[in-house]
Amino acid sequence: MAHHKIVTLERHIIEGERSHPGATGNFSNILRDLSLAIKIIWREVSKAGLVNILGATGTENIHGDQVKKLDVLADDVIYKAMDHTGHLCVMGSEEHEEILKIPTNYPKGKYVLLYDPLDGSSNIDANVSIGTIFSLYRRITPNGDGTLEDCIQPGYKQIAAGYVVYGSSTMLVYTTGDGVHGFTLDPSIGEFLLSHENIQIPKRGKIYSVNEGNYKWWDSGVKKYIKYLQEEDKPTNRPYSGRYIGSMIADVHRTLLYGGIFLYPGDSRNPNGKLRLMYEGNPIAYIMEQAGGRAIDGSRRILDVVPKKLHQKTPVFVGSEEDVTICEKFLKEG
Ligand code: AHM
Ligand code: MG
Repeated sequence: MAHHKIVTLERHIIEGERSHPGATGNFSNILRDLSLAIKIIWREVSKAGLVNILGATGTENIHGDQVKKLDVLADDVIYKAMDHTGHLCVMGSEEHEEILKIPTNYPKGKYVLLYDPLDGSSNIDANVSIGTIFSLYRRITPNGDGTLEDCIQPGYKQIAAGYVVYGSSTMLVYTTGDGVHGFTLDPSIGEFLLSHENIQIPKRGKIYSVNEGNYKWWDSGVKKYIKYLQEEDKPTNRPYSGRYIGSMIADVHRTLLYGGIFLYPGDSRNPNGKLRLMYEGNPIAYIMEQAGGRAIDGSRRILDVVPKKLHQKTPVFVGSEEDVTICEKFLKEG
């Protein structure tokens, strides 16, 4: 058997940091701590079918969705893995309306972590892939406890973003602005190993991904664009295939690897769609752009949106450069 160089997530992070003069190492520690939390979540997610931890807790989260026990667990695991390290000054979780302060007895650091602990959780009972999403910023306030202001920065200020997809295998995909890199968890050794170096999304794909059940409420631009994708035209691979898992990370991950477009538009009932700018839109946009794709909210780069609220929603059109550009044209023409 040929022996290839084995690059663990930790080695990749450390080597990446070494190439940045002046790096303190704080940052690799943050990602390392986070990867521990992720392995714990992975362990719980993979035995979800075995033990009786499924089912709703009976409460609803602030968006009105049913909260499953695994969401609560994942949320708690990430917070507790990150609260005491001295690197963060504040956190924000999609599961909590308010920012999450660092406990008073721990030191406060320079960074801000935002996360969606378990995205797509309504799919858990059907054993469909779910994900964790994270996003890292430098704080704006000088010191002490981080504030809401530290948490609601525009996406272009992210210094790292990533997601984990708990799928047929578990993968972690992240960027720190030097391309997008994917790691597959080797469960036998509990390590994420580099499996997809420098992921580039194809310039154009042949798959579209959207909840077409919302058709009735879409703007005419979105309707016309989807009809365009369904027309026959051999040179442009149309009609495209439709694929919609309904678990954003799974749909986005496929889009990243195979190309095409994932969209969750605003509509007449929900003008800003369903996905949250700080927890879903921005990290995905950063990753897509770093992989050579595009990410817009319909009229501008998602990363340029200046957020007003921690939980604000945004329409999302992400994927291959050409696909998003064509979509943009349809949206403009209406
Ligand atoms: P969640 O955070 O409650 O899990 O909801 C987010 C999920 C995304 O993963 C997915 O893209 C979207 O909701 C699907 O929504 P819909 O069922 O409206 O198509
Ligand atoms: Mg979620």
